[in-house]
Amino acid sequence: MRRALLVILPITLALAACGDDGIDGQPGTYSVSGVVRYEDRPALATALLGDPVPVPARFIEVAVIAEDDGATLATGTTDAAGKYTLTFDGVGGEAVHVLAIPSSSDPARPISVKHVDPVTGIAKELHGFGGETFKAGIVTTHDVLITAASGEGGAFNIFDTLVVVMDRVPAAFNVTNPPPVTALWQVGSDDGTYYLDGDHEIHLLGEEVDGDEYDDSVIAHEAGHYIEDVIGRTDNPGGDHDGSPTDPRLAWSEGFATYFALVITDSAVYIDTARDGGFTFDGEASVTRAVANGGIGQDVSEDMVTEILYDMGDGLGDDPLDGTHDAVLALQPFLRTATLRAAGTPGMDLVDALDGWFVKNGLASCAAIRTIVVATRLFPYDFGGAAGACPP
Ligand SMILES: [Ca+2]
Ligand SMILES: [Ca+2]
Ligand SMILES: [Ca+2]
Ligand SMILES: [Ca+2]
Repeated sequence: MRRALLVILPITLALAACGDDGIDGQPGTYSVSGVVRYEDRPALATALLGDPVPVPARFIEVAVIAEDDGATLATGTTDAAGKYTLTFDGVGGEAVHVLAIPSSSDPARPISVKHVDPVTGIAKELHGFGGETFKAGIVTTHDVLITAASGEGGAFNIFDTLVVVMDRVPAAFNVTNPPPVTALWQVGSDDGTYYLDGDHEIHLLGEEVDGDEYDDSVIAHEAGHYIEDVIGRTDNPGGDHDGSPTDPRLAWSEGFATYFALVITDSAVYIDTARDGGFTFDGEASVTRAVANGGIGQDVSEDMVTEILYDMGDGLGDDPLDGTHDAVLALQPFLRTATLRAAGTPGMDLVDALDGWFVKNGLASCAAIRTIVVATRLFPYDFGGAAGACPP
């Protein structure tokens, strides 16, 4: 349709517009390349956000858009360095811009970041950021910076954190091409931060007093719930949770999700920033205890679950298990189809994860797990799973 428009351009107009490089007004095949970056805001140990830092917008979609009629002239993706090259049929010198979209149709990274229509509250549209206008064919190198101030930087940070998640999936879970995940966020969104089972939707706060769009820990925590949903196992009954002892199934799910966030952010410290100071939790330095004579079905803290998983996955240091995080994460697909024992709390909880650990890995780590779980945190795990009794 756009080509038909070009054909009827008066020749005199094309001649009159001749200018730079002799291509002004000339239909032709042109290209533009450059780097797309977005302004990230680091979550500081103080639970405040740091100043904006430009980083590559990796693996996003980009398009060349004609300014006069909004036609899409070319589409493509950025690479790991945020670089793109787009080739398009257009008119030399016509006004165009590059549109950056936090979405990927790569089956290995099926991510889209959307916003809710502010009028209807229902429609879910992709975020997008339009770069500055330039002249097609005359400008051949064009970079785009998605600023934090534009209100779109956060959408690209959410996308980028989910790229880290997706790129971990094959090694951690032996899964390729997981189901698409959608993140819903926009400046001002106030319906909470949570994951919607079944819809594969991550909802994130965008309030001025507490946004989560730059809180990589929080984004990765919600992605942990996505992993449980589509790859692993959860019987999380939902509800409020704050680290105090709670339903073991809730504690398992939230504790795993926080552990997953520590792995994805490559940091033992979980940070949820807020304008006036947020929340941090150190999964390695903290020690949260259960009740030694409370039984294996007792209410437990999600923090204790996170700490145990972290000690199982990290190297030697403050615990005797020289582990790998991928070995701990691999429990999720294993547990998805495992038969859980009826003892303790029915449904997926820490006891079932430990049972699965020994079935999957053998009993060599019995003594180390005893130290991490029973001696350090007083949780009275009974080593009563299907793998059989541990050596005394
Ligand atoms: Ca936050
Ligand atoms: Ca360890
Ligand atoms: Ca440790
Ligand atoms: Ca159970």
